[in-house]
Amino acid sequence: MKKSNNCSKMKRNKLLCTTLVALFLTAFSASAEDVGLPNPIIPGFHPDPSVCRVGNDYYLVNSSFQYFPGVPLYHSTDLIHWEQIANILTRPSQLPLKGADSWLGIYAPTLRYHDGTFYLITTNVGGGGNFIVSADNPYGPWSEPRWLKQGGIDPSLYWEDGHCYMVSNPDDGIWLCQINPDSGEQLTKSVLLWTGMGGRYPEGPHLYKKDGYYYLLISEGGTELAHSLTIARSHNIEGPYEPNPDNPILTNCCQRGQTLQVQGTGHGDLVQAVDGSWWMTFLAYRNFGGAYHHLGRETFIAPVEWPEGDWPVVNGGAPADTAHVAPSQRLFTQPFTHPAWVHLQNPIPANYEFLDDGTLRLHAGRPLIENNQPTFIGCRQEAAVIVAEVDVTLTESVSRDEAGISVYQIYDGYQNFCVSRFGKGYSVKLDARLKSMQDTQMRMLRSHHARLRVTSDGSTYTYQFSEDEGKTWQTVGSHACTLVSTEVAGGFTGVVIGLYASGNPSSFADFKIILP
Ligand code: 6LW
Repeated sequence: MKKSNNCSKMKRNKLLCTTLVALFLTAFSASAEDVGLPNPIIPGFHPDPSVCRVGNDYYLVNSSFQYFPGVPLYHSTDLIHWEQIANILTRPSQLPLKGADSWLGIYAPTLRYHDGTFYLITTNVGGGGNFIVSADNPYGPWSEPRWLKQGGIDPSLYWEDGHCYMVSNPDDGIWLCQINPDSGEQLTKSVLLWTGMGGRYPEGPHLYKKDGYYYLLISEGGTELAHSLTIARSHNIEGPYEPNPDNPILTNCCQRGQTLQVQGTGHGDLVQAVDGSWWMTFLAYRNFGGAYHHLGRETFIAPVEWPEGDWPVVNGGAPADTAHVAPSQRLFTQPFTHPAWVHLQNPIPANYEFLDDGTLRLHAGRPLIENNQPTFIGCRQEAAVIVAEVDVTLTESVSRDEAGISVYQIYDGYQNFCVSRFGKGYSVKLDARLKSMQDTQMRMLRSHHARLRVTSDGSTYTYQFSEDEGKTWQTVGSHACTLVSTEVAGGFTGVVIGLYASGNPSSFADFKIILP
């Protein structure tokens, strides 16, 4: 009921919204090249964004679940164009990921800058709970974790008068306590601030102070279709908090949002730009082929009107949309030293050799289905239309060893395309796994070497190989992207496309990335 009321309000606000968007386009016309709101600003698996400004620079982080290194760090000078400059958690001592899968590991982080120091607070679900790390330089090194007592997920930080406050969401409510951020020690009793508007999973809290009010921004409804952002305020940091009568301040779960490709808007963080304007970064996903998304939850941005003493209005009161068609992506173009490359769980270093001629030598690990430190190194799929191409040579092998490309959503929801040892011969094998179902297609190879190519148009992945260095190609098969969507395969992540090798521990394979 509340949501449809809110949507009628959204209709009344249409004029305001149009004006805002026009203003936005004027402001960013030089960089956005007339494509409208350039959303998502960070496409592909980049959920739970948290943003902060330091002078003229903006920094943004995302959750990273079972991937290592963890918590990608992005930098921008205009809030629109972002470049990944690092990962924050780069050492196993900061990020133990034993047994983590696409539901576990690093949940929503918060990034803040205080008194010359960067602080990152987050949760390792299944790996120790809430902790804080800090650094003088965002590029690192970041400190060892300081573990925190207050539980729940999505911790956030707020400073005032030399006191550091932490909020998080134990027991389906938003709780506050004071901590020493440099030791992690909890200094005061946890107090309940707010339980939200009644939506499920009140989470993702952030505190801000403006015009004498403490504003508590949260998400409700769960990270799926009913996701929404709500806000409450108080003159006292410990409450009582009065909810905004116009909640939710952003949701696509309403009549105006119901037909949009963009869904699941929520988990926001507010930032004030250099010019004094306010913006909100948040997550949303784009559906492909019906109500399915396989690229994960992505990072979006919307303008915020926040008049003095009044409530913030996000995106003119309208649901979030995208006028931006992400360009196609060629995978694996970055050098292996680039922070875009990630592993599943903590990698076994001896299984990765980066040879001087650019060859990647992967020593076989356990099969992906076992989810136990597999040999895997990949990059997030950031566009619906992609191509990935690699030469694979199964150099030392025994029967059933395999090495190739994995279109990976979760340990039991992936599409593996590989060169495989088959008795005394070799084959190229396409192995699509969905829970207990497996579909395997094979073609015999003349040798232990093939060029593998994966393409997607956004609705299917197509798997091809070449035995003459790309002059001619044979198609082994195609599979729907839906099969690796979050709705079908599960998990909190999005597709990561990786190079992998599995089988006998003394076997290895050489990979050469093919660039255009
Ligand atoms: C995250 C929570 C959420 O910690 O989903 O969408 C959880 N928001 O705030 C996992 O990303």
